[in-house]
Amino acid sequence: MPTYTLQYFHLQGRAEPVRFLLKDQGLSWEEEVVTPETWYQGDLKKSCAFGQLPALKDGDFTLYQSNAILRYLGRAHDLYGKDRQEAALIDMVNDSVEDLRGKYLRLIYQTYEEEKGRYIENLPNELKYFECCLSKNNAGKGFFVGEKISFADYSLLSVLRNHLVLAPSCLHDFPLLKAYVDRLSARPNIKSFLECHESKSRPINWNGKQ
Ligand code: 6SG
Repeated sequence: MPTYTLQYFHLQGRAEPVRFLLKDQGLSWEEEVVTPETWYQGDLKKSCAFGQLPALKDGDFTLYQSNAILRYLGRAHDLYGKDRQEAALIDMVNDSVEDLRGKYLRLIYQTYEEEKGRYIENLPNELKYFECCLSKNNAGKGFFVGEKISFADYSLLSVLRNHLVLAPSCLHDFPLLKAYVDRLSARPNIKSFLECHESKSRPINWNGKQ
């Protein structure tokens, strides 16, 4: 079994879905925590393919971009559907999660004070698509695609949990999504991860907004 290294800041951020995947799948990994001092010094940034983190190291192979990392692990550990149609649907869900994450990050890092109220008001217009999509697979009782968890589920779980911190009642009108978050969060490895001191110590976002 390979040991991966996840290189990132002391942050949930974009590494959290990767951590959910690794932990839930019982994979071992090391955290390489980059401090602001090291980052601002500049050499590490220069060495990153696109000047950003997270990075996943698998032996002498290093991969950047959180969604590419999720896909890489998805292929390696059978979390990418049973055929190419399921794989395409998993991509579709993951791309939609990325769209929502982008809007969330814009709020957190750019417009929080002015836009928070409006963002929360509009959230049902975003979440209703996920509720509907979930309802079409196993009557919403399982995962987003097929019979098995996929990397897109880990990504969605992290973004929904972030939204539950921003707006605790945001899933009130979406019973399937609410049960989905509860079900995935209760998976034994994810539950113990969420409860451990180290995970709890990581801020969701680096500017302290959530
Ligand atoms: C930001 O955006 O902020 N990576 C970020 N920032 C550092 O110099 N599409 C890719 C992906 O999905 C997006 C990557 C992502 O992987 S993460 C990055 O590398 C840069 O651009 C969240 C975030 N981190 C905090 C941060 C890093 C430098 C300035 C702010 C921590 C705080 C201060 C120093 C270190 Fe800091």
